[in-house]
Amino acid sequence: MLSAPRYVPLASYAEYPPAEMERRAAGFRAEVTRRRTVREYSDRPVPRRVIEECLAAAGTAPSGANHQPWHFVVVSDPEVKARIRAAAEDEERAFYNGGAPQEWLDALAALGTDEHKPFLETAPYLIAIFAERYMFGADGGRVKNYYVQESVGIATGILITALHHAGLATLTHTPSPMNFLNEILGRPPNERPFLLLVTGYPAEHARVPAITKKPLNEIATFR
Ligand code: IYR
Repeated sequence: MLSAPRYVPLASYAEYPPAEMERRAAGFRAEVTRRRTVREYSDRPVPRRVIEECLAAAGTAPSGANHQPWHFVVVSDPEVKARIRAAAEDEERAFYNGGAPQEWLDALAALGTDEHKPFLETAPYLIAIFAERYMFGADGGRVKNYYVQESVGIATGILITALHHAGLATLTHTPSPMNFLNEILGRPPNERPFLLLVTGYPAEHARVPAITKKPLNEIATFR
């Protein structure tokens, strides 16, 4: 059954005078420029309400046909975190010891990553992000999703930014393959693990790689 479009007024839009727009844009840039991917975490607890707010923010992302093809599993149970760490380290051991082509390992050299992932147990929360390749309709039949990678990528970007804005550190972790997440977290086969987002307070003396971002003139062209 096709549903006819129904419209409501755009009530939530806010326009700012150009000078204020510029100030807001610069302020936001300064805020996100402080974000760093962190691999050393404190085990200090984080209020669950903060995670809930950030997930709800992620859920506002645009998506193909507004199907919202994502599911977030928030893991804080130490036993489940330990199982995820063990499975991820199995995959990473294979990756770093012959699985990955040398070119890939060379590209990662500046990050100093290896197969040891203690943060998967130390950090208070692991958020496993799943992409729904298809959904089930009211009659139980399969409903196709559109632009799934794009949609879940955008939602993940908002989630990372929301967590950063709230005062938490994050790590986008991508053990490959990560099908073990379906099994450990009991997710159905229509959901594909997209990535594992680690979040919490950084460890007290956390260090990050001395890497930089490309300047604007390298990442954008105006014509
Ligand atoms: N998944 C591995 C390897 C890795 C891959 C990329 I691309 C990175 O930017 C960082 C790490 C790991 O987590 O160590």
